[in-house]
Amino acid sequence: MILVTGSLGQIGVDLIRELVLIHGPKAIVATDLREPASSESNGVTFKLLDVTDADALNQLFDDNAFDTVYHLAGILSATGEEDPDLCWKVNIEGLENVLKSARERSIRVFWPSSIAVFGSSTEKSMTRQSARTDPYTMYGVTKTAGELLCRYYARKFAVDVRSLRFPGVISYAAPPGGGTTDYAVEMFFGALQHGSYECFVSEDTRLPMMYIPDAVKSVLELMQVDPADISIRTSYNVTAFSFSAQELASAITKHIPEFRCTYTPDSRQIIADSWPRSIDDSTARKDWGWKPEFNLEGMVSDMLKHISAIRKHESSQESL
Ligand code: NAD
Ligand code: AKB
Repeated sequence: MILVTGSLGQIGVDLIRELVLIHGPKAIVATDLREPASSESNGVTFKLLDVTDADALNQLFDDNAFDTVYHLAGILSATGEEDPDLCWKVNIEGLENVLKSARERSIRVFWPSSIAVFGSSTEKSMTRQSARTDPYTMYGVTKTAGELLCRYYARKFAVDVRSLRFPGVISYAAPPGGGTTDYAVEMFFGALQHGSYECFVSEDTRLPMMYIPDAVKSVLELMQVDPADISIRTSYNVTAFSFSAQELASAITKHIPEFRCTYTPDSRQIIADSWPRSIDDSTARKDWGWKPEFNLEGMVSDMLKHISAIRKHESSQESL
């Protein structure tokens, strides 16, 4: 049995869809803070679960013979800066609760870290696996501490916990949940809905990113690797491509010539400026053969195709 926490979030929705295709809906228990809409259910069992509630989490583990947990519940960088106490509580106490439950029952755990572990004193270009961590946000602090907690549980208690340092993830099925890289998703919806978008980072802001099919692929591939081949028990650097906000706008303009993007940086600019511009993921490539499929152009046409189909479907439903 598989448990997914934070299942209604940006990554959870797409991961569950793939897990259902592989294992079938009966093998999956999805959890989050709110009930799913009928369109979000995917036929899996759903339970309300606050991951900071250790008793409720333990009860869920007692009631189900889980062998794998995808622990996605979390507070992202921009929301985390608005409420750093909540960010610590959910990201660290939630992770510790999951690791403790997994340790008592020999369960494998996947937990995502982030490029937010890096900061202003970290090398900005082709940031290496072993580069200095120097988080600027509380979110980054929790990811750095979380990585060390994972490695501690792996070494001390032999918990098979695996992790990826995700860059900004771009997707269309579920809206992003309060991160700094959300502009890269919002820009597509702005372009298709209004023909314009006011971007909250400057045009020359360059960050590493990944399209959701590659993000899901990276998680599933990592979880298949022989434990002996996993040399990194903090978290693996992974990336697909890097672009500036203006380069993304230009790539969208090739498909929607009337699209206009303006730039009004807000408090998220300083967070974006603290992160690497590009990532060296050669350790993941060497250890378990990581290789993304989508480049910038491929991602942009696929995103526009899917969002257009969703909009068409929504307007046909409205006219019924
Ligand atoms: P999201 O905000 O879209 O989803 C997170 C989910 O967690 C939400 O559905 C939310 O309701 C749930 N949640 C929040 N607090 C909870 C609690 N106390 N108990 C249970 N559920 C709770 O985030 P996402 O983009 O899907 O990210 C999932 C994980 O991946 C997070 O750990 C995030 O830090 C990490 N990550 C995401 C990205 C990205 O670009 N999306 C990049 C790097 C790392
Ligand atoms: C965020 O912007 O907070 C996330 C991340 C890169 O971790 N997308």
